[in-house]
Amino acid sequence: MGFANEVSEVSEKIKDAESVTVISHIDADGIASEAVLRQAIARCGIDVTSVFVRQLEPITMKYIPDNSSLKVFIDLGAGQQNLLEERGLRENEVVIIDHHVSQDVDTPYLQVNGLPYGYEKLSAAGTGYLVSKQIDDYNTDLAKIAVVGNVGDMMAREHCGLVGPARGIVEDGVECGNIEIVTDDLNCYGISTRPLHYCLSFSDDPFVPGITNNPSGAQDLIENDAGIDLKKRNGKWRVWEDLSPEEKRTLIGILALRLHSAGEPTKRLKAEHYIFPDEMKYTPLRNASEYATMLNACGRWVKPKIGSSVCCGDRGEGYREAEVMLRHHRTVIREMMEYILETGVTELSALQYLHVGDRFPDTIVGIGAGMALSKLNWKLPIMILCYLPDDPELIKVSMRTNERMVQAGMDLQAALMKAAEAAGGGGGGHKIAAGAYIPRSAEEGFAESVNRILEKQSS
Ligand SMILES: [Mn+2]
Repeated sequence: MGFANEVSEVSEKIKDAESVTVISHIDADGIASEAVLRQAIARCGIDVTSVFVRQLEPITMKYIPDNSSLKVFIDLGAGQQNLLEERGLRENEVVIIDHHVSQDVDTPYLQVNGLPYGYEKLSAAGTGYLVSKQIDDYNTDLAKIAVVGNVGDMMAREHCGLVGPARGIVEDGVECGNIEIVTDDLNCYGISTRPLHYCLSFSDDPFVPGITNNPSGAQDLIENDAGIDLKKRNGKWRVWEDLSPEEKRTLIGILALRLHSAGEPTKRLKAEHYIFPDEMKYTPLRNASEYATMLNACGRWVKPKIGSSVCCGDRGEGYREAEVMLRHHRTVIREMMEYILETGVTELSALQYLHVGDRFPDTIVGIGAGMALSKLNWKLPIMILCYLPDDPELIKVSMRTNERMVQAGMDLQAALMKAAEAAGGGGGGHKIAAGAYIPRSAEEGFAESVNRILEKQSS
């Protein structure tokens, strides 16, 4: 049928609806997806309500209302179409906007999904934006939030910037005036809020010897090697975004030399950043990746609707609540990372793992795992197991690796899904990051079974 046809069929179906229920996922991409779509639908004068779920599974299907509204599943649904069938949802009641692998079922639900067309770097929010733009090309102001979703789902990571249709969305935002592209910038996180030396020391892609994980090393490089002031005249820390183009070039040049002399490749040193000039400086809303973290924080504390209202312009009470969640989010992730490093992981031949029990909310375990990995042996993917507060029968498993290992052929999604299914559970995700739920009875020997699958991937 072709991707553009899918986009236009889905947009027609939505425009014809009397009322719509948007069912979305509680991560940054899911929240951004919902915010984009809900605004586009409301602008047509159609009644729209939203439901967020942690994931689509038999137990969460009850949150989908039993009414005559068109059910628009976004950032989920493609891989759970059997659940929609089991629920008795008919073909004409459902639309799926997704970027996950689709499941074959008897009911031919209408779906738009870039994956079969090779658009691997287009998230659900990006896809939802294309549908919204098709609904009305006035909706290009929503490109900004779609970019947050794309970046939040790591779509910019592999190529150090968005590509393909997702890059086209950035350009819509530039034309609309609420996105600025900064090309050839440093591949780092926290450009609008982190003091410069922390920004550099937290960056681990690429890992720069003496700088990554070393704030005082970074401070020394900035002040002494580059001769750049860390503070502004008013005594406040400068952030990456404050630097002049010359200062940026100087720092990137010195970092490149450091990498070069350590025999490390420099090709991932530069990346593209997406700045939002309509947002206040020094706030997490100022660039796409920090904005995405704020949305993730809202999701992790199970308040996705607050994130969504921020996306729709709330800079009052909702925004303040999101700020609190963001701070809390960062604190708990740091505590979890420290716990992993202090407790130590068990190393197998092809992975390293740790069971954190019920010490941390299951919703942040994956992120904490990713951060800990940057301080561990990066060649071995990390697996964290934890208990679920609301389900004593299950264990959550989160795995993370890095871009380098993915390029070397590692696929966590395939490995974890296979092992989880054999253990009577289920899993999904991406090559670089995957998660699964398995029965508690299958806990013993699970890490070993994933290890065996990963061993085969690398042989
Ligand atoms: Mn997504």
